[in-house]
Amino acid sequence: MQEIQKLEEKLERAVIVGVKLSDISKEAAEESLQELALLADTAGFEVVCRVLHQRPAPNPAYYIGSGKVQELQNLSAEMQADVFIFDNDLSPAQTRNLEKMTDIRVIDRAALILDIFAQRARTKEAKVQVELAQLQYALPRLTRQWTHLSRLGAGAGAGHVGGTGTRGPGETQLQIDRKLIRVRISHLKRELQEIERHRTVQRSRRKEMMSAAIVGYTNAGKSTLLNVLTDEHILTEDKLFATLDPTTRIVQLPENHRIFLTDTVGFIKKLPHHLVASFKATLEEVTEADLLLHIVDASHPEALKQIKAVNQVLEELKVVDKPTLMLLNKIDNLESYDELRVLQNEYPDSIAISALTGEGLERLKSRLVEFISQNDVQISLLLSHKDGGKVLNYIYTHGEVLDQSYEDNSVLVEAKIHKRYLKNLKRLAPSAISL
Ligand SMILES: Nc1nc2c(ncn2[C@@H]2O[C@H](COP(=O)(O)OP(=O)(O)OP(=O)(O)O)[C@@H](O)[C@H]2O)c(=O)[nH]1
Ligand SMILES: [Mg+2]
Repeated sequence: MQEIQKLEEKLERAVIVGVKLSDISKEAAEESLQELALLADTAGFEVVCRVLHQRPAPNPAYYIGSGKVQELQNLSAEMQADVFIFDNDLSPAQTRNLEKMTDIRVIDRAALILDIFAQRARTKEAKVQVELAQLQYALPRLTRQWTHLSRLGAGAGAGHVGGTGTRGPGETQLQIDRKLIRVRISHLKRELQEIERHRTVQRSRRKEMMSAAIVGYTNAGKSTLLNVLTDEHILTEDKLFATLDPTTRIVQLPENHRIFLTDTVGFIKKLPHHLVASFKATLEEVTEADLLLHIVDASHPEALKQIKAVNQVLEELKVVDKPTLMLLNKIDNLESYDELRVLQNEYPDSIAISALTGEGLERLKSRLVEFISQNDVQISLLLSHKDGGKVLNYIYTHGEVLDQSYEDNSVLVEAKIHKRYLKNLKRLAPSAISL
């Protein structure tokens, strides 16, 4: 019995494979492989060996050279490996050829990230998004021997594909599988559209107030920042992709200012495109925000490259021109201030913070207030007593009352408020006279 349990606990043994092509440095290839090892660990593999090959360009049939494939085959036997994980994207044909030659499962970085997302998806929305991305990834890779489908975490797709008794005349099982996957994909897309519609309604309710979205590389400290600014309790972990769903909360700022703040899914180098596409609804929080808070783990040796990777995704989302505040996080964890200085030179407007100890958060809050109040307007209103109460209430909630004086039948109010609230104010007090 104990032995059976031991067997069940045994992790799949993975050999991870990186390829240094002529257009990247050896260092960059090694760092990328290091991150792949972390991803493999997060996904629940035991990394038993790392291999880094050098090639001027990918081999069309195997990505690596055929001699190297032979070496990998020997290595997998020696290390008793269950799977090869490649750091680069593999075409469906390359994956097939490699699996045929090595006789063990071959996955690439994109599939690994999808696997992690599938394991971590908790809410309905995240599950639908991940299943859609997985099926789109799987469709061109489907073969008679295709085994990945059984690993589809989100489940329903896999259930549909297996054991169908609906084969029509002349159709192979493979054709049926493809058809069923396509049907499932369009079903999931409709579900996502519905979720998207719901989100748009929620967002339009939020139009009343300024909004900021926290973006950043995975594990940079996004959720920790939202928690500390709002007393929220989102799961934070020293693992990649702890957060898949956006959470929006109100941050109370000095001078009666408030802002909606959204925590989002983390970015990573070589993020699979399918994933970006199916997380569109989530990422729309980013495209709709008035301000982006780009948070960086300043204590990470790869901080600059992680910033670039995040900027690349922001470019894909067409939001690079949005006002962005760069936050250099984890300054309590720095080995030396030199690392921080390099980043500060590069980003002179950035704010150094520690979401953990709270250092720098007051500066962040006053910068947020600055951002919000740049569109404040000063107003003087002469209100009837009848309108006075509700208008004052509205200003107290959304702005700042600077002065008020009562006269016989009216009240004179001096206030500061964001210009986006002016329309509502006029609606509340149509008979007010603005001075
Ligand atoms: N030392 C230190 N650790 C921090 C700081 N901020 C966050 N962390 C730690 O970094 C890890 C990741 O933090 P999260 O807030 O989960 O990071 P995230 O960006 O939300 O990560 P994903 O949701 O996985 O993309 C956790 O172990 C946090 O405790 C900080 O200022 N200093
Ligand atoms: Mg998070």
